[in-house]
Amino acid sequence: MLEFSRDGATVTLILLLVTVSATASTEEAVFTNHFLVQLHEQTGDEAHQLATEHGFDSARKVPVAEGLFHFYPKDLTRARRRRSSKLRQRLQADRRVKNVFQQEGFPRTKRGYRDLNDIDTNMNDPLFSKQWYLINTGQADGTPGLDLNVAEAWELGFTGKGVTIAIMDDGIDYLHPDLASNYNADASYDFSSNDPYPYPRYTDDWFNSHGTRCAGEVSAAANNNICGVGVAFNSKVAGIRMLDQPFMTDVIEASSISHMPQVIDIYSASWGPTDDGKTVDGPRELTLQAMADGVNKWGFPCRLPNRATNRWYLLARAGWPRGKGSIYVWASGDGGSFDDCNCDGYASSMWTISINSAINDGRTALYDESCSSTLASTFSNGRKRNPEAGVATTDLYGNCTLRHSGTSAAAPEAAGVFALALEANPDLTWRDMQHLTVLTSKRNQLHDEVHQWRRNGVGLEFNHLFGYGVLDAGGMAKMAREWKPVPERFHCVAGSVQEPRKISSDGQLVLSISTDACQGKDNFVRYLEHVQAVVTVNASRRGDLNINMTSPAGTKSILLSRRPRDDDAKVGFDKWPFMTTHTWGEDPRGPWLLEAGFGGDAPQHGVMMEWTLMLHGTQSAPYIDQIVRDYQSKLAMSKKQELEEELDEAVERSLKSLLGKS
Ligand SMILES: *[C@@H]1O[C@H](CO)[C@@H](O)[C@H](O)[C@H]1NC(C)=O
Ligand SMILES: *[C@@H]1O[C@H](CO)[C@@H](O)[C@H](O)[C@H]1NC(C)=O
Ligand SMILES: CC(=O)N[C@H]1CO[C@H](CO)[C@@H](O)[C@@H]1O
Ligand SMILES: [Ca+2]
Ligand SMILES: [Ca+2]
Repeated sequence: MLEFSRDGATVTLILLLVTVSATASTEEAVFTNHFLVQLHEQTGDEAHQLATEHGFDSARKVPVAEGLFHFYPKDLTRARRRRSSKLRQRLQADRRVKNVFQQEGFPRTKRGYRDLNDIDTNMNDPLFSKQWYLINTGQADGTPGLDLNVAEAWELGFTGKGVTIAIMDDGIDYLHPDLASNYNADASYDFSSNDPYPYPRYTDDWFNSHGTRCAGEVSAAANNNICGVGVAFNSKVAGIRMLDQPFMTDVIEASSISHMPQVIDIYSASWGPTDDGKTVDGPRELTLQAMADGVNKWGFPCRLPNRATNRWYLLARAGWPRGKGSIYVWASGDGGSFDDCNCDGYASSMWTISINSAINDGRTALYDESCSSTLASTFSNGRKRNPEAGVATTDLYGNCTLRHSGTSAAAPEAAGVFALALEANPDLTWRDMQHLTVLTSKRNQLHDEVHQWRRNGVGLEFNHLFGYGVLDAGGMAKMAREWKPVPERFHCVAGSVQEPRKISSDGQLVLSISTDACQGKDNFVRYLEHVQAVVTVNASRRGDLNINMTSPAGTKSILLSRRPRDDDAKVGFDKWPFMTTHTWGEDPRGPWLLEAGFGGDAPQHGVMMEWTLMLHGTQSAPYIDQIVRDYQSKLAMSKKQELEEELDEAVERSLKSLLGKS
């Protein structure tokens, strides 16, 4: 084991380590006819002109860095499979151009799409009583009380007013009578066909119903006799159409998650790398940058005049110099027990809140993936054949459905709950939202047949599949109302083991890092938020590898479980940041253990090249400090009151004496 250097722990280093771009492990590279072009000049007119000169349809500014433009082709439905070096060279030779990158194409699949048989017949009556995930009275053989507890948040008066949620998906039927009144057209965009109208593309099998169903869960209007009711039924929903083209590209993802952060508070994503149990993939360079900007730069409430109404209104969470951060909600994945969501770089990012799902009797859904980066859970369709055990919501062309499903259905429910919390306290940052989630989510009657519920070193109860439990909208809104922003976040590289070590089926590898968590330095981390284990390892069969990590407080996180379908023997994991939320709140000082071994029947071997332990969290106790602050402010209040009373008495006395004298 190598002693780590304690002084290299700068933020730059952390960013470098955390933002290693992921590359797909299996498929051959595919190239699209989309180009990312960096210009010397910044103007959109110039970019448009240049794009058309070179045969593109037009260019769109990419807000991630200065002078960046997306040059998109006229025919959006065709994919090109080869690098087109001529076009690239021609563009590069233009003196107005600084840099040219042809966009690689890769697959991103929506989670939980089911085929035509699942689409329900048209409903005539409101579906509210069938939305067991809102209020569970035991409908469809469910467990009464197992729901999002939205009723309590609604009773407190929180319904999502003033909050905008973007659904990044295959479009939204914004003409739907249950969505139209809550649709935010200004914040919507279509990145699949480069126009402001993210209407879903028609197909006979209604394949593009995903986004519309997700939108209804968040923002379907209440009391209008149509379909059901959204979790945050007075919120606004924006459509970001970005899944409906032959291949995904980095520039489309990055543009989507950085679209109008000054208006959009919460971004909901129910898609990701293919859940085939053998993919290891995540956000690429631009998307990582956009996410980092999203949480770090954007979003603090600032008031700007609204020219249309000539009134001052709250411009969401965007601003300068320090934002509250865009909130990214991610479906943890539909790969079932064959997959591990820590191999999905979107779900396992610290900057996303990754949400898993339970069914209406509290069990896991069969497609649920488990991993240590999931923060909490909401609900999805039941395992039973009961046609009403699915998620009721809006559907394409003005219809309703009872059968929305997958962790797809779970992420928008969470986005809705977060909207209620944001209405209760618009100052919440992306980290406050995660703390609130950890503190108020409930075990309720959730039941995982594989993994036990355990308590971490500070007593927080968690489960490897459900995270900290099911979201509690009422509990969250109440706590949000009183919430003080968490203290500043610090990053510490706790240590790194970089000597190659053999792993084999004969015996597991155990490594340890003893750390003082940068104590005595500016970046000391005393109370943990996220922990990352950046690992480089190869194996004769990657899918048989499993890795656990145990904190000084004794909390074991399963960083990687066996993925029986993953037969990669070449790539392994290259500086892959496995993440755990299970040690939240713990004191990281002391020995950390990493155990790696092989499961499965055939003998395997591999080499662990690197384990770097990264700690993220605060120096002061987020909640204890808050309690102390509350106490002090109460004390100050009562002191002030005493003083005022004394003053009143003194005034009275002197008045009396004055009057007495005269
Ligand atoms: C893993 O990497 C080591 C060191 O580069 C190499 O010797 C070994 O053959 C690799 N093993 C596999 C299974 O790829
Ligand atoms: C990791 O933990 C799991 C679950 O407790 C266990 O089955 C597995 O054998 C452990 N793997 C290693 C390498 O310790
Ligand atoms: C499958 C289904 O329910 N389709 C209906 C959707 O809505 C249209 C128009 O309201 C009906 O004509 C379809 O029958
Ligand atoms: Ca309705
Ligand atoms: Ca997955």
